[in-house]
Amino acid sequence: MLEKFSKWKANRAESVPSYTMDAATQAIPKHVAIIMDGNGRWAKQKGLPRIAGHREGMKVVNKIVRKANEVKIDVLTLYAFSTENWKRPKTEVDYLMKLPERFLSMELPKLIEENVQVRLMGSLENLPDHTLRAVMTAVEATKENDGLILNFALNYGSRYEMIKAIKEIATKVEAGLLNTESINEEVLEQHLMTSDLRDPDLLIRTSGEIRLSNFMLWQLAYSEFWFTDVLWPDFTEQHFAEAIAEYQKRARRYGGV
Ligand code: V0D
Repeated sequence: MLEKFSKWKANRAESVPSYTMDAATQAIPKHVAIIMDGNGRWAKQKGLPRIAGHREGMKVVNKIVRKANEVKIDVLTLYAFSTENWKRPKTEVDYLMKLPERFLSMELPKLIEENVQVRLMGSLENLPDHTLRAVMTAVEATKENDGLILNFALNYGSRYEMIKAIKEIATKVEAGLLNTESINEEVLEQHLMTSDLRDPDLLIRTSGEIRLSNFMLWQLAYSEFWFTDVLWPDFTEQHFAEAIAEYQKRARRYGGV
C-alpha cells in the first residue's frame, strides 16, 4: 500500500514542469479538501465521551498533514468546525475551541520547519479570544512559507460565504466601482474566501455521509468526490493513499477518451 505514495511524487512546480503533468498521467490532486466526520460516532462506539473522539481526530489531522506535505499536495483544506456546530452542547463547543491551541502548541514548530503555511477560512468574529489568538499566531508565523498550504475551515459555511461575497459586490456596484453587466464567475470567485486558491481537485468525506453539508458549494462544482464509511479517527495514510489512487485512476480514464 505504502509504495503507492512513491508514485505520486513530482507534482509541485519545483519538481516537474507542469506541462509534463497532464491529467492523463500520474497527476496527484493539487488541492484536497476533507470533511473530517465521525469523531462523535467513533467515541460513542467505544463508550467514550464525544470529546475523546475529537482528541483522537486531532491526531489524525497531524498524520494526514505530514502525508500531504510529503507527497507534495499544494493545498489541504480541512473542515474543522462548521457554522452549524455552534448548536452542539456548550461543553463540547468549549472543548473544540481549545483544539487549535492544543494542536498548534505541539505542532507549530514542526509546521514552520516543514515550510507549511497555515491559513484560515471562515468567519473569525465569533471565535473565543484564546482560539483566535492561537490561530492568528500560527498564520502570522507561517505566512512566508511556500510549502503545503494548510487551510483550516473554522466557523465556515458556504452559503454564508457566498452571501458575504454578493454583498461586497453589491456595495461596489452601488459605489459605481463595478457594472452589473461585468459580474461574472471570476468576479464572484474574487470575493470568496478561497480567492487565491485553486478549486479542490478532490473532496474526501469520512463516516459514510454522502452529502456536502454546506461545504465549498461553489468551489466543488467540478471536483472528484471520494466517500468512505471509515470514521475520521480511524482514517489512516493508507485510506488517504486509496483516495488519491482512485483520483488518479479517474484522471487516467478521462485522459484516455
Ligand atoms: C475536531 C477532527 C485541528 C474534526 C479533527 C475548532 C473535529 C480535530 C484543529 C485546528 C478539530 C484548527 C485550526 C488551527 C489548527 C488546528 C481543529 C477544530 C476541531 C475546531 F489553526 N483539529 N481540530 N479545530 N478537531
